[in-house]
Amino acid sequence: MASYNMMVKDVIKKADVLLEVVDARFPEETRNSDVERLVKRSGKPLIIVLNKCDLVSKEQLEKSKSKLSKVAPAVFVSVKERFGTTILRHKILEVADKRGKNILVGSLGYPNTGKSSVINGVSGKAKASTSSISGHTKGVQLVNAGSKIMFIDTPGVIPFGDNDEYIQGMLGVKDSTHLGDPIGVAMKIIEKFCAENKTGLEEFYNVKIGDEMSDEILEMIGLQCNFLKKKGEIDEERAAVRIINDWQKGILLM
Ligand SMILES: Nc1nc2c(ncn2[C@@H]2O[C@H](COP(=O)(O)OP(=O)(O)OP(=O)(O)O)[C@@H](O)[C@H]2O)c(=O)[nH]1
Ligand SMILES: [Mg+2]
Repeated sequence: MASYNMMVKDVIKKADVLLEVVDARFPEETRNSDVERLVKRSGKPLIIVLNKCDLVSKEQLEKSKSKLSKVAPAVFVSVKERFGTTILRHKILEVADKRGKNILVGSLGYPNTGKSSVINGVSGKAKASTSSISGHTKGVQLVNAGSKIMFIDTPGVIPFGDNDEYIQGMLGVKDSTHLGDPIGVAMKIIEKFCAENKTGLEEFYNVKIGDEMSDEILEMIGLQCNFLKKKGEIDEERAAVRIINDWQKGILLM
């Protein structure tokens, strides 16, 4: 915790511009108020980068944009689909306002949100190492992105609270085999879909959702997938694992 704070403070101190990289599928949950407060206090410009936009509907993105633009300029990026990285480069140059001088850009955020990928996207080259396994970037690294922009890539070391297993599941920080309560995490994913894109969930699992609670929806999905135990009971755990895996693989889309 102490080293995390020191790293974040040090990056903020050195950088001219800070990026907070969040997962576009759930920007509110992957924003970090401590990081935002420290950047605000430093008086340095912050850009919120909503990465993995390819996994979210246009409507969802518009909703997030109107919310986030009250906090800081928000830029939508999909490194996978090579979308938004040029806009981000321009935004960095605009907010840094350093005309012709070198710009140091700190990239902060939770593990696996795509901090290193975003840096590569803006650089146009795979200079920062990335991985689907979270916790990949180990120490702070400098990456030259050309045109006077230099990035500081950081490990996603924002500490998780005791109740953040849901966020860890959603971010893919822990896969379904490492989650203590996969059913709880799957129910949270179901709740989020019911609030924001019920049809997406219905179509993906071929179920019709009325006013059922999330545990009942989990059972419906288990039944539809034919996940049954020996005595014919629905195997909720197997259904939960399936939902978490589909979400983490990016095939169940918000
Ligand atoms: N679908 C999709 N996946 C992406 C995108 N950007 C990154 N990813 C994937 O997300 C995973 C994590 O990417 P990284 O760039 O290593 O993330 P990071 O935030 O640097 O991770 P740590 O260094 O572990 O904190 C990789 O499997 C990437 O391929 C994107 O725009 N869309
Ligand atoms: Mg990284």
